[in-house]
Amino acid sequence: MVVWTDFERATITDIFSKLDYEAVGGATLARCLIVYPWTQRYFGNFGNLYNAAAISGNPMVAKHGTTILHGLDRAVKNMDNIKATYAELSVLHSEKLHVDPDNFKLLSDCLTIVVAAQLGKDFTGEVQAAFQKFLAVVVSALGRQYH
Ligand code: ZNH
Repeated sequence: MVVWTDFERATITDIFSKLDYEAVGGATLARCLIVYPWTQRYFGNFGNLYNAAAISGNPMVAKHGTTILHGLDRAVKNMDNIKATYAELSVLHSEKLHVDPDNFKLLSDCLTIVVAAQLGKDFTGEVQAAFQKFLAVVVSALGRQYH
């Protein structure tokens, strides 16, 4: 079981309460598809992902990025039970979507960068530590149902 300090809890809640889900979600998934182009293979039905501008302007990328961020919201609201919270989503990504679980880490790194840019100087080392711990627990929970 993961133990959270008061600072970590407050920081995670605070970051997510400030996020513009659509902007941050879209920017995060777009970045993931640009920086790690092999992740595009899961989005064959998303139309034009030809270059960075196309990816960033693609409404399906924006929409799905928002969906992913709302998915993270569930972990924020269940910080003491992230593993169980994501059991079903883990099965979906493994058995139905066949998403390589390494990609969860790549996406979470992109989210860290987008959030850092948004928070600017408020994204201190301690804030980053809390955020990355949270994302590490999420990534582990999402990878849990892979065999
Ligand atoms: Zn995912 C889907 C979340 C990552 C791919 N996702 C999804 C959903 C959600 C999520 C919530 C919806 C589901 C339903 O519908 O039921 N994801 C998530 C999260 C994360 C993720 C939270 C992290 C952090 N994903 C991911 C990645 C990838 C993916 C990394 C790749 C690369 N997803 C995906 C897909 C899908 C999903 C493909 C399906 C879409 C459609 O719709 O088609």
